[in-house]
Amino acid sequence: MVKFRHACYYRSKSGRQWLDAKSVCETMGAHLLVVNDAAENDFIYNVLFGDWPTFAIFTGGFRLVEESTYKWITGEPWTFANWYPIEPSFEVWNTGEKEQCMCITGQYNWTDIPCNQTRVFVCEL
Ligand SMILES: [Ca+2]
Repeated sequence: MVKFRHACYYRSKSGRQWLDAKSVCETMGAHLLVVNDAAENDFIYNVLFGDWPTFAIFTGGFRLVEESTYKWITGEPWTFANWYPIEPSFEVWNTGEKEQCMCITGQYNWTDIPCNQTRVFVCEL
C-alpha cells in the first residue's frame, strides 16, 4: 500500500483479466484505479511504478461496447486524460477485436485493450 494525498494504492503482484481485477479490488473494499488529474497520473508513473518503466496496468477506465467514450467505474467525471496519440482505438487494429478497457503503460501513455487480456492492476481506496 502506498499513500498519496487522501488515498491508498495497492499494486497487484500478478496479472488478471479486467473483470477479475475489478472483483479483487472490490473484495478489498476498494476500486480499480481512477486517475483524476495530472498529479495523480505523475504519482502512478514516478512513485508507484518508478521501478518498472515498461509497466502496463488495468485501471478503472472502461467503455460500453456501443459507446465511444471512456468512463470511470466510480462514476467520477472524466476530468483528465493522457492517451497515446492514436488511442483510444476501440479495437485491435488487425483483428477488429473490441477494446473496452483502459490500460496505463510506461512507454505508451494510456491505451485501450481487450478486457480479457491479463494485466497487473492497481486498486485505490
Ligand atoms: Ca487501443
